[in-house]
Amino acid sequence: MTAELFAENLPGLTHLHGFALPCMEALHAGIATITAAAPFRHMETGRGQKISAAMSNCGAWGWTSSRQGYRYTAADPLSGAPWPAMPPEFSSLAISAAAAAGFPGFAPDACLINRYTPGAQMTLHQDRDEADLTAPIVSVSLGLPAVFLWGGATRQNKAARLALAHGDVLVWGGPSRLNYHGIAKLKPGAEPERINLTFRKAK
Ligand code: MD3
Ligand code: FE
Repeated sequence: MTAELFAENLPGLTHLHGFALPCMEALHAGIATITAAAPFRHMETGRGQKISAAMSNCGAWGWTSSRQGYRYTAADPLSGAPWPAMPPEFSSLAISAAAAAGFPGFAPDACLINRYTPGAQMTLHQDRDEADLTAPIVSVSLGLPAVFLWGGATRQNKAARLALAHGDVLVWGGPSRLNYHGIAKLKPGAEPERINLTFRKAK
């Protein structure tokens, strides 16, 4: 793994530019295998709205949303089968990115795969369905560029904007683990879509 081309640090956030570029072949192959078994789908929120990003998961636990709310499940509700295993290249990338950001010993047991086509977005929210909030979150971006919205500790804070490119990795932990964050409406570009891998310790 080559070192990041450039990294900047905001409180609790490390942006590793291009960190995942050496892993792209394995990432694309893994995503194809996983989504053949557990296809991308548009989940519903508790209020019955479709989430504009399509989602799948790999690893022991998968994040799901339905009218019943948010939860981690061991099985894909569409098939009843366990979520596909997390490919070793996925976990080693997440573990090395976490270590580079000062979180040695990260043990991800969940990888949410988000697919955004132009027009899709993720409104400001917190990730708080995980048992251990001392573990960081590692996020890997592929494909179309996106604007990451970083809202701070309350919904009221004006969101900072951070450009995310193909191959970038974000590591988020410590004081800002519960910060509001989101993705601005995706613009069309040279690729058909953006894929994001979000690695978490769910349990
Ligand atoms: C900051 N996904 O799936 S990843 C999500 O690009 C999610 O698909 C976005 O937010 C995406 O929940 C953003 C970056 C990220 C992930 C988790 C965080 C940033 C975070 C948790 C806490 C704070
Ligand atoms: Fe999130």
